Amino acid sequence: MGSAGHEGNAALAAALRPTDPALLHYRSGAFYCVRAAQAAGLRFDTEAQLPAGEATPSGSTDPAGSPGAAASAGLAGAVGADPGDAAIDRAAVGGGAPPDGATSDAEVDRVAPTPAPDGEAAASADKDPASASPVASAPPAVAASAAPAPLAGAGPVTETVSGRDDEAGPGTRMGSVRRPVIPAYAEAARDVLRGMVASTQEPIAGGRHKIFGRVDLAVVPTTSTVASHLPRAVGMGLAVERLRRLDARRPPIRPDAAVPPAPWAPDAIVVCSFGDASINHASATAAFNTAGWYDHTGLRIPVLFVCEDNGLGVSVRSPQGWVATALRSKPGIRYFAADGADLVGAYQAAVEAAAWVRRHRRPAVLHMSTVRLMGHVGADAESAYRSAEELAADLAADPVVATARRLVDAGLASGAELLDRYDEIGWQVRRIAEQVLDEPKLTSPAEVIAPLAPRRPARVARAVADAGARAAGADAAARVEAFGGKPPELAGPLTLAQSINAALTDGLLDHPLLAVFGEDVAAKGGVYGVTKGLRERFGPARVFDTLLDETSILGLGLGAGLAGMLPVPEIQYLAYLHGAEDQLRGEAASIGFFSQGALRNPMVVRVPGLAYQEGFGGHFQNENSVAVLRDVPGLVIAVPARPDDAAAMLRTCLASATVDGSVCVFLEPIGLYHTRDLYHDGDGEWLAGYLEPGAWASGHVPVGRARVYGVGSAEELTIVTFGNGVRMSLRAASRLAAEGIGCRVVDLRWLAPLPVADLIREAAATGRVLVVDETRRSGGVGEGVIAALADAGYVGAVRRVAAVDSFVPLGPAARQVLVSEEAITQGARTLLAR
Ligand SMILES: Cc1ncc(C[n+]2csc(CCOP(=O)(O)OP(=O)(O)O)c2C)c(N)n1
Repeated sequence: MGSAGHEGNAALAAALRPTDPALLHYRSGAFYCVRAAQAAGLRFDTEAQLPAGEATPSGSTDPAGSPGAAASAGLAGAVGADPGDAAIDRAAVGGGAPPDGATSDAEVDRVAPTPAPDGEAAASADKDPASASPVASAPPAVAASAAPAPLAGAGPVTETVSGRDDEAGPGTRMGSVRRPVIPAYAEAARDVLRGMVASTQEPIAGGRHKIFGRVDLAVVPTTSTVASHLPRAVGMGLAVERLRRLDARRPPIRPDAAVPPAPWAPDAIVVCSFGDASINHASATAAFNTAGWYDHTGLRIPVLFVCEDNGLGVSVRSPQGWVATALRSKPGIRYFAADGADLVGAYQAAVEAAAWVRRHRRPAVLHMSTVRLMGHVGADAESAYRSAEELAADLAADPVVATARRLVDAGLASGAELLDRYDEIGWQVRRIAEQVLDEPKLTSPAEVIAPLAPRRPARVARAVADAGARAAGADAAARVEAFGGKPPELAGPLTLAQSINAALTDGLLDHPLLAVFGEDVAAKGGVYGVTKGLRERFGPARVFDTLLDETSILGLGLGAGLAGMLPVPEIQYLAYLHGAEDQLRGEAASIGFFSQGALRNPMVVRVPGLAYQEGFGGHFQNENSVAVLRDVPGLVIAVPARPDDAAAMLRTCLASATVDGSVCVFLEPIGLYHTRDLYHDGDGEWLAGYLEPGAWASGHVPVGRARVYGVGSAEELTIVTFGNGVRMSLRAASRLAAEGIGCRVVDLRWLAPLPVADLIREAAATGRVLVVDETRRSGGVGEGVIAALADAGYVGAVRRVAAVDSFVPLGPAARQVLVSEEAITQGARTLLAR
């Protein structure tokens, strides 16, 4: 996407610290270049230019005596500042609303936060967050004088720089001089151009996408799905604050856990930019709402949203005044405005907004008006939907021309000099483009998917064993206390729900940065009691209720994971995951792919689901579709059927997330949560003891390994199933055994990656496979199982019993569409009769 017209976002970058994590709009070329230059040593004195009362405690004051003067020094190095040009918004330009709609401090303070339910508000109110850790002291205001360290590969690019003696660094003088283009700018341009040609040298995606991202610049790559990065930004803001308060950033979770320490400074703010049309997207409204909701409860979320408003979403106009109206009225989010064509004014507004967020640790939005030059994308013939007058008006508001005009008006350069400079840089960029054209591309499937989902099963197994050793050793006393004096291995046989509860407790004990959150998980302990007692044991900072929005729950997990935490969010029912699924697919699962493994989203999403709840709900509490998850590359899907498997598989998921950064969906069959019996009332065969920690290593269940039950001779038939199907199949197999038909029942346990080796071995053992699939016939798990058999060259008989392609109806009618024991025995007999 072109950045032309959006160059005002350079001012935003200059107003931030290069270590503030940034999730950028796709028109952020200027931001990216400035940040690269900052990181290489070029200084823009943001802390120095705060308006009175906004200086961070340890920030310096403005040596030039006025924000405007400092802003001009910092930004252009030579531009005369006009404080009167401070932020204006589009509506004001258009003659609508008055300029600068930012609410005053007094107004903001009037909506003082109510105490947080978990008591954190009081703590945060007492303590000035910015004073909790030192703010990097601001350097004196100087112009673009720092000599940045040349980056590898920087060519001998030159530019003409204008400077004043008192502001510019050594070697500059009044008027223009020629000197090398700052290498970091050239390298930033090279990064972007490499993305465009899918070069493997591109610094973040390595040829997998053209996106802005670089780990050393704290630029987190975003996807092409507009607004999908906003929920993550909110989660990052929450995590930055939470980690600061937990004071648990160092040492990392475990020295042996290969988890890097939290990557952001404790007083960092998160910046997140997007276009004007994107503010209408459900993901954006979810993020604004979540930031505001938490602010209302008193929790701090230091996020600066930045709306780059060019008035259009491809060809669709934002209605006049809508963006300002919508952004001004977001509860709990302070509004700032800027004119992106006025670099000095935009810089001042961005400095003010960033300082406000950093100081108050609260969310704000900077509404930056821009123009869009040269269409939406290269192939967009915008003359088809925009008038010649409108296009001319945008051209007249080109921020590059406006900046040149300022330089000329201030006597710092002539128009001819600036044109020369423009042309020179253009040629240099063209030269870099030619250099990167022939760089290597990804040439094999293995190369493409290398960073997708690393799996190191031996290390995961070791992590489980180590956790067991700690629980049995150093942490033993704390563990007994956490379990109220009676650890679960001494509590007798447990149900599936109890077993998950105990494993979560052990996880919380072992991982100081593990957090359990979701709707109703804390005070109530979950709809089915699975998280009961966890908040009491571990406190509200680690086990907390969220607002009712699945997109935001996953967004919190995304941000927390990126910040080094181990998030364990709960989506209350499988049916409600579907509305938020993009956060898993597009964001969580893709970040390793698009960052060559440099960034990761460790996460274990607990999802109660599947059908067979006796007497409860209808479709939405009995949703049985996992098709939408099965094709997400790299996603781990665990479905424990029995209590002993549930605990072991949860430990595996936590270890896999910690060691490999895996994104795991832990799908819990609600229908089995409280099941105690298998064959007869009171037999207690669906209960299981909890392994004492010393046995966790030997009881480890690796990702992608099935469990096999032999019934009777186990010679005639292989039943392949999972979840509720395991219990039904075991019951059916027992009836078949009475008829002399021996079955082996294979519990897949993992729907992704499928336990293909176990599957093939068990299928070959009998030559007859009955797939018992409680998900729907179309798109259900059975399709994958049969395809795996075919791919492996299995030539025996196969038959499938699956749910009807229907939503699950209420009450007894559900039996009409779901798989039953009767259908399983019938299917087996038919298969054997062939
Ligand atoms: C969720 C989603 N829907 C549709 C698109 C296709 N699309 C790409 S950019 C765009 C317009 C976005 O407009 P805006 O947010 O104003 O940003 P701008 O391009 O104007 O800077 C659309 C519809 C997309 N990328 N993501």
